[in-house]
Amino acid sequence: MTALRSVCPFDCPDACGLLVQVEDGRAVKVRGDPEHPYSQGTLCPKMNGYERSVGSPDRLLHPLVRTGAKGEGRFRRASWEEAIQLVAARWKDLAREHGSEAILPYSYAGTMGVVQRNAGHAFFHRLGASRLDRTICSPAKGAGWSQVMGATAGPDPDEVLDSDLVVLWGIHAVATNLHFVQRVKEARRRGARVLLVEVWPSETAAVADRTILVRPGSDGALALGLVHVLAREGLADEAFLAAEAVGWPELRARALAEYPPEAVSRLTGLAPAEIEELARALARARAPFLRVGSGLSRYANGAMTVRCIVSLAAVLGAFGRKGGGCFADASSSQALDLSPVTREDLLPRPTRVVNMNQLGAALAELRDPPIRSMMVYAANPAAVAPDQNAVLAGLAREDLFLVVHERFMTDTARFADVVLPATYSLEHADLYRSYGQYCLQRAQPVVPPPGEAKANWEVFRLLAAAMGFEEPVFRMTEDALIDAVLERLSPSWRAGLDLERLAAGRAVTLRPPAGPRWRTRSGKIELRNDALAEPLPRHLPTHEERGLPLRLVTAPAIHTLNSTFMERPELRERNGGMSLRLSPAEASARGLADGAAVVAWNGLGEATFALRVTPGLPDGIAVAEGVWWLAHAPGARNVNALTAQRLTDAAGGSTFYDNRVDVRGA
Ligand SMILES: Nc1nc2c(c(=O)[nH]1)N[C@H]1C(S)=C(S)[C@@H](COP(=O)(O)OP(=O)(O)OC[C@H]3O[C@@H](n4cnc5c(=O)[nH]c(N)nc54)[C@H](O)[C@@H]3O)O[C@H]1N2
Ligand SMILES: Nc1nc2c(c(=O)[nH]1)N[C@H]1C(S)=C(S)[C@@H](COP(=O)(O)OP(=O)(O)OC[C@H]3O[C@@H](n4cnc5c(=O)[nH]c(N)nc54)[C@H](O)[C@@H]3O)O[C@H]1N2
Ligand code: SF4
Ligand SMILES: [Mo]
Repeated sequence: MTALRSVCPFDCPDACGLLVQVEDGRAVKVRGDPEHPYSQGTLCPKMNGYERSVGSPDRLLHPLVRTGAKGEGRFRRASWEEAIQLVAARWKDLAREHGSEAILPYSYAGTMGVVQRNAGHAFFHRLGASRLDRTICSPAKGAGWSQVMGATAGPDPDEVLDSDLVVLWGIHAVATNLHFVQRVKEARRRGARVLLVEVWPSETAAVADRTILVRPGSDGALALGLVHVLAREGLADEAFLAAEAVGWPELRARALAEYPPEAVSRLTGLAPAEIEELARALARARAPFLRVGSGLSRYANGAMTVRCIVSLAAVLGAFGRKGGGCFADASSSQALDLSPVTREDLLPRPTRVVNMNQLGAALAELRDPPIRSMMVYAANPAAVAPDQNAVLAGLAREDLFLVVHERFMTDTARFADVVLPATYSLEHADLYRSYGQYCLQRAQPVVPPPGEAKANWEVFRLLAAAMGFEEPVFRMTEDALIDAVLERLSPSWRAGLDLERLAAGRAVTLRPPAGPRWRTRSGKIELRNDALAEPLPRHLPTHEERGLPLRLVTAPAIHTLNSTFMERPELRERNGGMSLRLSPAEASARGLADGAAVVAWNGLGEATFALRVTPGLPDGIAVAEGVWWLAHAPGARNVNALTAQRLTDAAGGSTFYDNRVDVRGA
């Protein structure tokens, strides 16, 4: 029996190191790797049992070709040769008749490995297909950060160990960033206070000394209200601001004029005294550390909200102090040049770009040419994309040729014309970086794939051959691509990196390069940014200021990750089934009892949930945790039947949290 090293491939900031016990070519037990610099031997409840996902009896093992009606899920087995030839022939016809832009790739973060995740890019660029703007997660958060900080790298998350006041701001860290929580707990043992800013008391409240509940989408106003109090009471870090920032006098004037506690109280629902007290606590702290989640960026004002919070961190001088700062994302993407994989140079001309948050509209409305074929890999849009009714209507189109590369018969795969079986991370090679810490790790396959499952890169090599694409890239192996990416590690990031350790499959830690401290146009933190239509931060309205009575909060579930892990019955059970939380007052106002089947509805659609009456939940919100497969939903839809295709104020991001509903008995 041997234990082999690997990496957790999922869309999670932790990117934990794994030790896989292999017996007779099967992964029998997956544990945390105690030698991993960041995760240090522990895993989350989802990955404790990864071998059950990998060894699931429900895995797709062979290519399938549709025999039933669209979406019915009836298929016959086919050979890889037949399936690939069928797809290539269809795409050649479509390209000839309608132009290649009639074909749309759709992929996201089923795996975070840089080769498999981006495996279709070179192929679809070469084909001249429509391009996908991959905006479903949190591009608005990135935009808000860079509007103030430019390309400045995020701090090392371990800074938090030296903080004396940690603010978990719009992050359900117990579900989504467990190894950061371990550090927060350590900071607390060393005497730090921990605050959580949320819209409901999630389980993350258990690691905080205090939870501050705000109205959905109002955090930008809160941040500016705090700036007001800091300015009014002389608590801003004037020395830091004078030396390191531009625009403080203007931001100060705006905050003083427009964001007094009384006005901010009306927007956030916090009492003026609470806002004042919070500002003073932040100012008293030696090293405040703000950890900004993504939830608050998924609103019409998402980028601006993050910009306001990052600006607050600067006003506190947090960036200048050991243990202080503001962490939104790790910046390790700056270290890697993925062009050997993504190959934008193969694009014959700048083709049309489709925002993935508007997939439903794209499938219904695009012309010249309409989308006539889509290939989905490492994503499950039928479950995770907003406006599910529009997405499902698009997938059901008779004239849409749908190819899905998957490990399971997902809600998306059911609609496919051709289904191709995919590998799990333990069965293919890749290189992993993280968006929550700075480890880089290379993984080799540790077990063979079951049945005829193939990795993304292999599938696109086969498709390229069948299409007659002759560029050498389509003959490269995954390992050669990883080598090409590593060869391009920028010299400043490469310095001091133990490349032998990396080659041996162990994690190494990237160190952001020394250089200018603030990588902005002005060379300073930009509280005022003249390149923007709004040179100064202000609070923007959300999409859903008015309308139906309940704001819908679609929070992450602890035991699953988006729609991933839903294949495991024990994890679905630990999530408590597909449920909707209401406060006791909201439930009784509607005559609804705990456990009842309820329908949440709005102008986009409706979805059935089991009601969880939750004491302590604020009135005026409904909380749905997790993105459920339709197969496990109590009704015909999941929460995304209630979310809109509208975008954020910058970067075309999703607005999953910016919706309203009402609830009735089923
Ligand atoms: N267990 C688990 N882990 C996951 C995921 C999962 O689904 N499950 N998803 C993964 C992915 S893809 C991502 S992007 C990350 C996301 O990780 P996070 O950033 O933690 O998660 P979000 O889903 O963005 O939402 C976090 C919290 O924001 C709160 N929130 C919503 N609106 C507001 C608001 O206006 N103000 C404030 N202050 N809070 C608000 C929500 O109630 C929610 O609890 O997690 C990853 N990890
Ligand atoms: N209502 C609501 N909707 C949300 C969210 C929310 O908070 N609320 N969160 C949003 C966010 S933050 C995100 S990032 C998106 C996530 O959207 P997706 O990235 O689409 O996420 P998953 O649901 O995890 O689906 C990934 C699929 O990829 C498959 N897969 C995994 N690895 C591989 C591989 O190597 N090859 C292939 N071919 N397939 C593979 C898995 O089996 C799985 O079915 O969802 C979004 N949707
Ligand atoms: S999902 Fe996140 S916390 Fe869990 S093992 Fe993977 S990287 Fe670690
Ligand atoms: Mo995400």
